[in-house]
Amino acid sequence: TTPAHLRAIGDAVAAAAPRRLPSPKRFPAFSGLEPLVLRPGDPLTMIGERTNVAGSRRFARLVREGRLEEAVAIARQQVEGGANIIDVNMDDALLDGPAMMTRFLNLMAAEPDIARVPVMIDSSRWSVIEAGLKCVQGRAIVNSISLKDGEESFLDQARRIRRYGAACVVMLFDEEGQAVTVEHKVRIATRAYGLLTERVGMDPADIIFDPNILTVATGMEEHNRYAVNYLEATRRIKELFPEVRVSGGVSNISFSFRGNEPVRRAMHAAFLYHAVRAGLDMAIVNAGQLDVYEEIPEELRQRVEDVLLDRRPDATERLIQWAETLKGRGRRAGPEESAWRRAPVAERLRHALIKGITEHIEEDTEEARRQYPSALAVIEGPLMDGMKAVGDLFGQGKMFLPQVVKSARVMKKAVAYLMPFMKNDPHGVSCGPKGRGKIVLATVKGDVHDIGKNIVGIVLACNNYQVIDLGVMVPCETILDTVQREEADLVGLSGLITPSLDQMVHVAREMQRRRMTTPLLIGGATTSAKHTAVRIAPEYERTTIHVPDASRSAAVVERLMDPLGRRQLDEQNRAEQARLLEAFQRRQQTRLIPYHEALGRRFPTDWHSVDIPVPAFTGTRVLDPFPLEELVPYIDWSPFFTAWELRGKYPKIFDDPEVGSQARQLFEDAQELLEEIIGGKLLVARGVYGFWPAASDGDDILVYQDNERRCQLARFHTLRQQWQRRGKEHYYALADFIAPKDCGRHDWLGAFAVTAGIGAAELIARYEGDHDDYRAIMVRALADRLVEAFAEKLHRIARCDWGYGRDEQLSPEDLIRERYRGIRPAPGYPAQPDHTEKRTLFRLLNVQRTTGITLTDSLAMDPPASICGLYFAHPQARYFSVDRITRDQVEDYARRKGMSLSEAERWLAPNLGYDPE
Ligand code: B12
Repeated sequence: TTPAHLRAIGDAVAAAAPRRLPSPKRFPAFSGLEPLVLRPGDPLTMIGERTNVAGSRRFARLVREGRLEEAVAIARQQVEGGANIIDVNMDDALLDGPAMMTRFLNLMAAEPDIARVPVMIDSSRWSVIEAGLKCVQGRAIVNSISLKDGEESFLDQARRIRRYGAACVVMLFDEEGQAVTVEHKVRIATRAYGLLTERVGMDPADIIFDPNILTVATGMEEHNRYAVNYLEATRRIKELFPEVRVSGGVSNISFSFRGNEPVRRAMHAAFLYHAVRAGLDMAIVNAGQLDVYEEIPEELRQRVEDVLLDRRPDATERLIQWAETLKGRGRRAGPEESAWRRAPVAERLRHALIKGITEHIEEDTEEARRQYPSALAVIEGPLMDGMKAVGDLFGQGKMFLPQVVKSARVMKKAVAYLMPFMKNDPHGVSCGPKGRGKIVLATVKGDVHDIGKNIVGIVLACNNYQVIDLGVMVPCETILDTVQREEADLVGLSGLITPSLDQMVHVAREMQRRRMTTPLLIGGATTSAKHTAVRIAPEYERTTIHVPDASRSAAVVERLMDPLGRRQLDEQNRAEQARLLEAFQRRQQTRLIPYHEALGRRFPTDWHSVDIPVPAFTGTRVLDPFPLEELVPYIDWSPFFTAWELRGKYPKIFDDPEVGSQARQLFEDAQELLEEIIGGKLLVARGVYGFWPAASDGDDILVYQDNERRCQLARFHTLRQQWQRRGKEHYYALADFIAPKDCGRHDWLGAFAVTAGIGAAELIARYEGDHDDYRAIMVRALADRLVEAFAEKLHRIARCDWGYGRDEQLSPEDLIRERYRGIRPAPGYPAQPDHTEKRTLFRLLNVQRTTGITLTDSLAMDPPASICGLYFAHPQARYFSVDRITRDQVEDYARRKGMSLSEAERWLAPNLGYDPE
């Protein structure tokens, strides 16, 4: 093939037209080891939903514990259950998402019976999606992208997806939010379609639209047409773009009937029936739980369809009436429910423990006492056997935390009943099984939070450890004296706020000084594996382990109680801590810009033109008491479930195949207690807030009594970011959001303190006295929810006082998501990590006198369910994280505060980007 030869061929064919490539109609095609081609007329494609850490507690637990082989088995079950595609989601704050996605997909790829189906890589983080795309074999689907953040990032992500050869789900969101009306849905789909096909060059067969299945029958009229809108939008989208596919998460439709499975299943079956007719191609469903449309009882089907198709104004009420009849029927105790009462007493005790039933516990315990040689024998026999079963089931992920706490309540009641019979028994006083070991637990000095510690105590007690709980605000000496006197096997410390970390370091140092050998466990919301490795473990040469949650505590303690297990765990722990320490030191060296440079790159505002609203009053207002019932609509329930270690967002969590029924039960119990609390005024909420003329002075904020700004009342100190973030040119401090004193404009600052915990200690003591840990923990969790709701509600009131909030049209959900102007940062939160600012705030608002909230030495607020913070109205005010800072800033800050450098370094310890001397 010399050039001459090629030229001759070219000349020979010059007159012939090139062959036109045939363009066969392409159907959507994805693949694992085997292709999945979606042809017209194919049945609904089912997407398996259980390999999702956000949706399946069991899967999440297995992944977190590194039991990936078992996690892969869940994928297998889905495929066996009929899933055509597997959705994999690793969005969990505790996981290294990209690494875990890669490992899991690689493991799945080694199992041909699973790997044959395509994977849907599901994440809200691009880094996780990309990690998945890099290693997945076959042709995957990305779930999802949207126009929420505008066209640029949408196009960028779509291009990259295309480069990886994958398809994608497009959620119908845009810059205005989630599409609810047919027009909005179709408008976004049209826009996305245009962008994807014209600007990205994506094949329409690779586009899957998700037009948002939203909950109907909520009682709000504007939700009545949600199902109809979805169906209509699906129809229109398929008409406009016949080559694309439409998908959706079906269970959303029926959230308002959580707790009533028959109605929910009927709604799913009926909705799917209509949606498939409208053009739905694929759905995220629980495949094993799909009912057949034709088999829904006629009357129920009619009522369900009246709701779904919005056929009559009273449709919701009529379905609720029907649902009530089903619920009532379901609740009557069936014969199998009472059969356990006929079993021998040991079995009855076991059943009561596992099911958390207190109803017959005293009579059964008495019967056992008569049968067994001594009261102690009842505890160490059937009761401990029952608790062992509870511990095992919890360890295997077959029982959830609220159930375990209920089991503990049964155990405590039984033990309390037996106590008077054990007066002469030397073991009697220990009130718990001497069992597998003795553990001392305490919340450290200066801190008042105990919900997490109490949960850990219960879990350990359920695993047959004897727990000596010293309570809250416990000085180091008391903790260590108790450990030595009781010859405890382990000691566990808990803390919620950063000053407690310092106390923990102190305890570790003291343990070393006393030459103790007891392993030290560290836990609580503010603690971390990193902090434990960097600051606490180096102080104590024996085992020092961070335990992130209650579920993990039982496994860790079990290993520590066994000599071999302890040695192995200690080795692993030391290796991990060495790695963390090294990573920390490396990170310390990453660049922080000098403080003076950060000051020069503060967040700029055009103070001549910016809108500065004037508050309706200056000075303070007290709300005492604030009606609890007005707080209920503002409650964000999702963290309530987190506190009980049930993962998932409210109300979606009720539909979770694994934790759904537990979540429902817990929620019902919470509603019952909340009603009691509100009706009986058992908790009292109090708050104080105010506004003052203010001006920024460098990184400080001056607060004045008078509009002329002559009489200065207080000076708040703020900290400035110094860490470099790619693409970000400004370095924020809260002072940036207040007009400088010499700019010619007047500005204002607001502040608040709220509590919903007045009366909580008494109520908790009452329940604890009644051996009812379940309700005692529930009171704490509810008080926390109420105070958060109070902070949200009061912020709304403050925005109205400030004027700019008066026209807000926000639902409680919008409030929870903070879709409003202005911020309310709290001392201790990332934008102002210094807790000592609370002292200024308390003085300014006279918090102690007006609300009864007090500050401990470590600046924790008592009652625990309390929040305080500042209000900023600047239209661009936002939350940020100060993170690490350099010595030059700390020196300047200490000088401004009139503190010694070492004291400032002590309060700011977690934020120091250097080693203090
Ligand atoms: C809910 C919450 C609150 C609630 C209730 C807190 C409470 N009673 O526990 C309210 C609204 C009252 C609140 C207030 C404040 N909060 Co807050 N809050 C949280 C949040 C979101 C969750 C904490 C929680 O309750 N988790 C549920 C419980 C059950 O978990 P837990 O306590 O962590 O316990 C589990 C594990 O840690 C472990 N564990 C706990 N103890 C032990 C002990 C041992 C031995 C072991 C083995 C395990 C273990 O097991 C438990 C069960 O699984 C965290 C952020 C976060 N995601 O962690 C911030 C957080 C803890 N809060 C914070 C702050 C700053 C505050 C305030 C100071 C703000 C303010 N200025 O008003 C106040 C302080 C209140 C006070 N009284 O002093 C900071 C603390 C860090 C810091 N810089 O100090 C955090 C980390 C938020 C943040 N990112 O900045 N808060």
